[in-house]
Amino acid sequence: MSSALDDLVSSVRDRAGTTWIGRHIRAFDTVSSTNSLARDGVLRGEPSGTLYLAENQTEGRGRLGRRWVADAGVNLTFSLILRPPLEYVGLMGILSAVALRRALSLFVTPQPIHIKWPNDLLVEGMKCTGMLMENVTQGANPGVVVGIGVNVNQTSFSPVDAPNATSLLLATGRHVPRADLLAVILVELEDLLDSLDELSLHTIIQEYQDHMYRRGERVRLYLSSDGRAVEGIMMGIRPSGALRLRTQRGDEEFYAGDVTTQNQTENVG
Ligand code: BT5
Repeated sequence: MSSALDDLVSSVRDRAGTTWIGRHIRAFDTVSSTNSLARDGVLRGEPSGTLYLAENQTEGRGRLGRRWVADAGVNLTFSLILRPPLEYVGLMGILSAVALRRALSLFVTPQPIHIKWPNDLLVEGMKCTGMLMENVTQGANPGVVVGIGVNVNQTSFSPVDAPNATSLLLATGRHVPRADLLAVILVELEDLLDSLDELSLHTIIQEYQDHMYRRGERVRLYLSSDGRAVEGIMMGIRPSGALRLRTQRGDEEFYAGDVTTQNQTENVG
């Protein structure tokens, strides 16, 4: 392990003060994808809260076979193993987006951070965080892998690999200490997960909607199932996490897709 990564891990351990998230940290200089490693960890029965962290991914994954491309050593790319009660499994994306937004907001001021459905975080309309949720249902002890990529101190992005990307450094003009940010992310996630019940779920959905990118505007949704485009007004989300869209046919809900506004021609992913 490089000394920079060693420092990062020990600072996170010192600072986070969480009870169970990030208590087990597996850190690597280079891996294929932290999500792939964490999936194997779920199958091996590793505990909820185990954190896989890498300085560099050679095959960082996005949704639907897309790629996550980030410079080594200046960003955060990590995956968490969670084992929530079955009824909350489908909500881990919504909950993680809200926790991450809270954490990033402490470092990104005064710009607001928006959540683009399902769980991208945007600053000034550009993507600074992507998340990949994967359910692992095989094996004796199922779990969810929450994969998170935060562009922290990267100074430029390839227009081919990441056409609508920004970093916290580019957005604020300030270098953001990665250990401080990761520690706060773990604390925010643990807080939300520890208090998760029907009442807090209502608050989480409300908070998600309050910061939802383009809520109330006309958007186009490309469905993951068949690539079909559906147009409508983005109303918010259902308690299940599904997107609520007011289309010509009335209020409909959708579970997987990519949203663009009608003046965007490309699918920003
Ligand atoms: C995502 O997918 O945004 C999920 C990204 C999850 C990455 C983390 S890193 C740790 C863990 N291990 C993994 O292997 N993955 C997770 P999606 O919504 O499909 O967006 C992918 C699209 O985002 C790509 O097609 C690009 O257009 C764009 N993109 C790629 N790299 C980016 C970056 N660094 N910043 C912003 N946009 C990027």
